[in-house]
Amino acid sequence: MFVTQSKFIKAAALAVGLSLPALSAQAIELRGWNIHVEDYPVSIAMESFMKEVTEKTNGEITGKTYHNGQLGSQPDAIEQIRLGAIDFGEFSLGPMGQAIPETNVVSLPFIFKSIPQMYELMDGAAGEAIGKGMEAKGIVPLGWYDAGARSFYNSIRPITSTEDVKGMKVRVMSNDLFVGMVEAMGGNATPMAFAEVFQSLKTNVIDGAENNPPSYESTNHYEVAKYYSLTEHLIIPECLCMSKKTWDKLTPEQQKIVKEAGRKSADLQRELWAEREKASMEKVKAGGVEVNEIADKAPFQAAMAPVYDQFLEANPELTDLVDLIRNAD
Ligand code: BDP
Repeated sequence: MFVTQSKFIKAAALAVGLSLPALSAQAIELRGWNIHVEDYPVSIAMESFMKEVTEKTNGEITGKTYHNGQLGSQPDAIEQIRLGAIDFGEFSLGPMGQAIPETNVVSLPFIFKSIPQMYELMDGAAGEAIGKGMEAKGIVPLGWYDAGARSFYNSIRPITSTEDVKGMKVRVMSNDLFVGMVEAMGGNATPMAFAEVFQSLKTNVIDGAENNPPSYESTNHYEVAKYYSLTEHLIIPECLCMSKKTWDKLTPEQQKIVKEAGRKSADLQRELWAEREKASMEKVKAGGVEVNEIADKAPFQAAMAPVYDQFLEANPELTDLVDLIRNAD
């Protein structure tokens, strides 16, 4: 975060077409991390968040979002935001689990029953408990974004049963839970940065990976891994967040504006997400991808029992939170 003298407020305010604010406040310039391409729902929502914050603070707070992972990989960026080297960012709760155990609860396979149920729980008690865990580790959640459901894709064969995963080299996000998830089906899990997946698929360093349709499409993974199997094993919410270090430097009035803008941007992101999901599915199908439904997901769910057992054994204090989600209607 850069705090500059008030004369710079003038330039900032003019840049967004605002009339000048009272010149007593200091100008704050924020740096934002994003892994996605510029036309991705997350990216558009982040731009709208920053625009709103600048407008509502009359140019006191400006910021720039660096898309496409320009500021580094996701696990690194999570460390950076905790340290305050990055001011805000949009993260999957998946890779946060290594540092923030509460977030791991939503990385348990099949824990949510549907996207609407995920929204309801994240906008309520579960989101509150997870958010508290994040704040304690230096990350303030501003809004829960949608990332749909993740499914497996690969270059060998359609996955119709857990047997099909046996022996497959599958890239996962950086989190031991996902390694356990793939191993529970007999696959070989390889944690790897998002940016490296395309090349690794292309050169057969890995056979497959797993992601939601928009990420499968926007990264062109679908061009090199043509089987997309709708296992929908993970519904992992994402989060627009601010570094606690940055947050603590804001006035209560600015914090209120930032929170409200975060919440509003989540509404926009969720709408854009639904549209993009459809468009991505159409695009990958038109690109020759073979998409298959899973007739019976029960064996996949049953295979995940050891993942839950190990997790609860290592984190008994999170049992209530796990139960809150898995027992919800
Ligand atoms: C995408 C998430 C992004 C992750 C990526 C991944 O939006 O945050 O980095 O998956 O698989 O769906 O690494």
